[in-house]
Amino acid sequence: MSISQKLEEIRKAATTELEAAGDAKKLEEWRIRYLGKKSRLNEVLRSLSRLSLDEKKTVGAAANRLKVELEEWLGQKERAVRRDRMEASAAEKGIDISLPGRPFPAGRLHPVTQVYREIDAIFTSMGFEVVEGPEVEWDYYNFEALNIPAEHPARDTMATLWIDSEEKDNGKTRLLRTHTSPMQVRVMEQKSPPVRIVVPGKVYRYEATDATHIPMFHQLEGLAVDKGITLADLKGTLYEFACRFFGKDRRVRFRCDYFPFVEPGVEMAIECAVCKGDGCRLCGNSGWIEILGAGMVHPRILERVGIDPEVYTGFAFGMGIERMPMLRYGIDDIRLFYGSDLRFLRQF
Ligand code: FA5
Repeated sequence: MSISQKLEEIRKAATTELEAAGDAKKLEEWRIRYLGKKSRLNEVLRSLSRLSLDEKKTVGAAANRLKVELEEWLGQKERAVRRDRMEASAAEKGIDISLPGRPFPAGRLHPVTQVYREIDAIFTSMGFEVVEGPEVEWDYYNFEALNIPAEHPARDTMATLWIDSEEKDNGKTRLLRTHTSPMQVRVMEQKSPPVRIVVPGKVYRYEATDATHIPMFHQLEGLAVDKGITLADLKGTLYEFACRFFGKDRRVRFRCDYFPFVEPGVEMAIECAVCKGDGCRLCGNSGWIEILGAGMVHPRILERVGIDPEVYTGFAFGMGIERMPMLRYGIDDIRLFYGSDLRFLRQF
């Protein structure tokens, strides 16, 4: 029998047997018989080496064509068997597989998460590195290392949620951090200048809520320490941030402020988005909303972490993140972010 006749015979037998194979087990047996290593087709392919060059060309091409055909038929049959099985199972269980699927609502990022990722990206593009720190903090880092010892009046501005209530004055007491500034000290303890970091995260204060205050909110701390850093660098960095986040037309205001861990200290405010500076409920009729505290890192803090204040200077700032989307979109109540009202959240 010539090789071409042999191939024809294989094709016929394979077609008839494939027709009859009605389940996955039979299909696998068929695959081994017609496409496996010991199949007759494989034998033909192996025997090609003994043929002349001309024969190899014609017979080889025919054998390979048959192999491709067999693989395609197998694929079609497998899909048909799978479909039949699904239909049979659906009919048995009374399921109508032709019904359209139920829509699955896609989730999305919370507006506050979207905003702090955007703010992180602005500062990263200016050369700042993003780091994170613990929300349960020692009294030492939250207060003492920042020039706020026990009994200091500045503690009253950040009503604290304590974790350990007993020995409140030995610096080893735990609390929920009231700001992200403790990370200034933690980072400077670990890293020598130049330092350029931002720290986004949750902070907690034991405060009554109103349109601009909530007990858990987010801050973003910034810190830059190097030789020759001045207040002009701080103002330039924050102006650049405000232009990129709010647009060039929004007015920005810097005023003196006091924080024990900076000298001098400033606060930055942005023109109110709701009243455009005329005064309204949101801005307490002032036309401005304070978004951050900032200043030059106090020399005593640099000394405490082993950085020579005669050689290095630094600036730091801490902004309230929720206030940013409020000012950008004219949202007049901070509590809306955490009220779980999907009609509000879906707008972002
Ligand atoms: C601080 O927390 C300082 N750590 C900021 C700082 C950092 C000063 C570095 C100097 C150097 P303050 O308590 O003002 O400062 O809070 C900073 C910002 O957090 C405020 O401007 C405001 O935008 C926001 N904020 C404060 N309290 C609340 C609150 N209860 N709810 C929402 N946002 C708040």
